[in-house]
Amino acid sequence: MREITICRLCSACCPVKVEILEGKIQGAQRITNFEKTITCPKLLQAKDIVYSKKRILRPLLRNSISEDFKEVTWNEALSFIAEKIEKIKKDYAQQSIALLRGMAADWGSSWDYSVRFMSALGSPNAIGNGSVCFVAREMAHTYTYGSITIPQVKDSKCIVIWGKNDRNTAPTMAEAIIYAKEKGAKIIVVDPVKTFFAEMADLWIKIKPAHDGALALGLMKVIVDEALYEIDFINNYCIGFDSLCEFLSKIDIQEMARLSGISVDELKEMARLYGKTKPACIIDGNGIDMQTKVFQTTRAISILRALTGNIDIEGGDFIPQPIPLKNIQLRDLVSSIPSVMVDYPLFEKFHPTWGLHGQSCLIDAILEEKPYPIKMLFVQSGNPAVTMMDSHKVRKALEKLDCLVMIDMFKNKTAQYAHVILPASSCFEKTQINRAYTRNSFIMLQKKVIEPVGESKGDIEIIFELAKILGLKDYFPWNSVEEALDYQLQPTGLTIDILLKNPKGIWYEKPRFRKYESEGFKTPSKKVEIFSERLLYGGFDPIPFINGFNQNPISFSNNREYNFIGISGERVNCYTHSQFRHVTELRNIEPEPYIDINPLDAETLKIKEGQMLRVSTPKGKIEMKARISHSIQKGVIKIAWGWGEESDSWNLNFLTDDELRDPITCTPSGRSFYCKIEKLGD
Ligand SMILES: Nc1nc2c(c(=O)[nH]1)N[C@H]1C(S)=C(S)[C@@H](COP(=O)(O)OP(=O)(O)OC[C@H]3O[C@@H](n4cnc5c(=O)[nH]c(N)nc54)[C@H](O)[C@@H]3O)O[C@H]1N2
Ligand SMILES: Nc1nc2c(c(=O)[nH]1)N[C@H]1C(S)=C(S)[C@@H](COP(=O)(O)OP(=O)(O)OC[C@H]3O[C@@H](n4cnc5c(=O)[nH]c(N)nc54)[C@H](O)[C@@H]3O)O[C@H]1N2
Ligand code: SF4
Ligand SMILES: [Mo]
Repeated sequence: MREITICRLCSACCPVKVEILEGKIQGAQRITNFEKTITCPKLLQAKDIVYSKKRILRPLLRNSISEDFKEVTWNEALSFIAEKIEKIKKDYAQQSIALLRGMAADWGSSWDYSVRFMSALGSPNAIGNGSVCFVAREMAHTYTYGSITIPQVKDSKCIVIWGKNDRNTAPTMAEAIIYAKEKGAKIIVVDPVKTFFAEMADLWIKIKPAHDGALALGLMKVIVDEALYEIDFINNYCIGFDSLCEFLSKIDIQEMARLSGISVDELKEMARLYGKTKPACIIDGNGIDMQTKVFQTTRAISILRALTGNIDIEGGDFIPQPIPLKNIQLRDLVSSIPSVMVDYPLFEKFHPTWGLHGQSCLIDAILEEKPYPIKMLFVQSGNPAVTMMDSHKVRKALEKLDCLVMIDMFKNKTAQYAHVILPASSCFEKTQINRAYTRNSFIMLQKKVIEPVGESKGDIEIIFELAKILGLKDYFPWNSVEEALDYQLQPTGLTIDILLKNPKGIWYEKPRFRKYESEGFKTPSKKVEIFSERLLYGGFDPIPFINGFNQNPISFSNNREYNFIGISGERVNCYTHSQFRHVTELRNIEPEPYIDINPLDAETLKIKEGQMLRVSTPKGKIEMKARISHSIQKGVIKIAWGWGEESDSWNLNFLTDDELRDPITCTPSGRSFYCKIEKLGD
């Protein structure tokens, strides 16, 4: 039997066909509309992932982290959690209980129910990891033109790939880029690394890590100086162009090129190619996230889209048409209680359903007990002991908790600090509505295609169970997940039944371009806000970098001993963050992690291929083998990402810093940091 669903083994959310025999997954394949397709190695191993011997099949419990876990019944585990919650509420307050979400279980319905649960419990502290993933970037788009844009790659004539590597992270987008390239589209890649797309690009901008803001300013300057802008769009639909021009008149193009690590000629070439080729789109990615200037850098890139009139046009950057689900998060119940994100008010209040994403603030609150102590934490679909910046600090915080409850499929590194683990079902074992499919008008259901493995339960069902044992059933009146999802779908006129009958998805609404002509933009002024009064009143630059591009965006820049820039390696297509190293077929593809180093640096330091290196920063050290590679620029090393799950000596986040942060989105410098290299043995 073949079933269609959505894969969530990573956040690309591909539609897939799953082969099922006698209720068990045999194999799976991506569904794609393109002729040249990309195979996903993770999906090919879906069977091994789902039926892995390492899956947690029953709840696990221990009274203290020095004991071993014991398998218990759901009732025992839930009763233990309920008792702990009552104790924390009595000894502290309900807001001393928090929930931290990783990326795996989806930001759609499962997140909505987790936030609702925390609201019902009386705590505002349901925290996601969007300060380092794309919520910080999404906020900057939104502050500029009301929403994040979706690049219309297939119909574009010029595609800028800025800090993104879709070949490994988003195969559907990668297929669209290849299709457009074959139809003649120009490709510009902005990346410190020579990626798959940089190899085939018309122009590769070898950016100095974390200096993308300077590049964006330089591009604006050339576009304005050479009148490559769309004056009608600017006059009718933007505010702040005159202030921008005045600011740019003081910008030194040489300085912007120097900061970006490229020549003035390269900068001009990019501005001209992007400014003159119509329509053009910009794909921005995680290379910009995790920078300490992510917000203003993304604002600057967003303004480039507006200056060139590429917004909401065919082949440009589309303003999505969200599907109007009911907001069920009940955050009004806790609006009078300050959250741990009090120091980042704009980010805290940015969106009604994205929720709170200041994960660094949560760690601070645990350690410093400000604005109040955090004593109990739920970690759902995340591995913070490995994936959050400054692992030593994060682990100290996890250790300090009175109770840590994990909701996961596997006993990851974070489990070392857990008291209870509730076994979660994989993406193929549960039905949910994905955010990737409600943020724009095409909706498809992630449908349960096999029964839950062992005694595992889907994330939404686990929340229902927790609510029940805590006496919060009134807030969760539904008899099944499907019934709850139908409630969320009410404003759309759709139901789970309709979606099940249309497994390949439904167009809720056809795409409409140039919506701004009749509707304006979803900003306070209804225009593209090149100048943002909201930012000005919040105490921030109303035009990106108008008060200077001063502070070095990379951590540990003030210590000359740390003379290389280390960057987190791009994601590889066989793993998701810290996941799947235990899957034999995937491990065969990429058996161990490497530090990529430029041949010139290797020669100077007399480093041989395969030589063991120690990399250190003021935060810690790691050890990996060297791989000499032309794809990496001089003075920079690329360190493989996600291997901390396998060994502490491979944990990249022992090197990263959580102190230097974006002042608006509390984003730490996780992408890049100054570091020192030493050779170990021969
Ligand atoms: N230095 C540095 N740090 C980074 C990054 C980087 O590039 N460099 N990347 C950052 C980014 S963008 C992200 S998104 C984060 C990722 O951070 P995490 O989300 O913590 O990363 P994962 O390793 O994917 O951990 C996901 C966990 O969820 C579990 N899981 C999988 N599916 C499900 C499910 O359906 N339900 C439940 N309950 N659990 C499930 C997996 O077993 C795994 O333990 O890391 C960030 N940290
Ligand atoms: N296979 C796989 N797919 C995934 C994931 C996974 O773990 N594995 N994770 C999912 C998640 S949560 C996310 S957030 C996405 C991320 O997807 P992408 O945005 O594609 O993320 P990366 O591959 O980490 O980084 C993109 C590029 O940024 C570059 N880069 C690094 N530093 C800089 C910089 O300072 N400036 C610029 N301009 N570029 C820089 C890197 O060299 C890399 O080529 O992928 C999702 N898909
Ligand atoms: S890229 Fe692979 S793992 Fe990620 S969603 Fe698509 S099929 Fe699944
Ligand atoms: Mo992410």
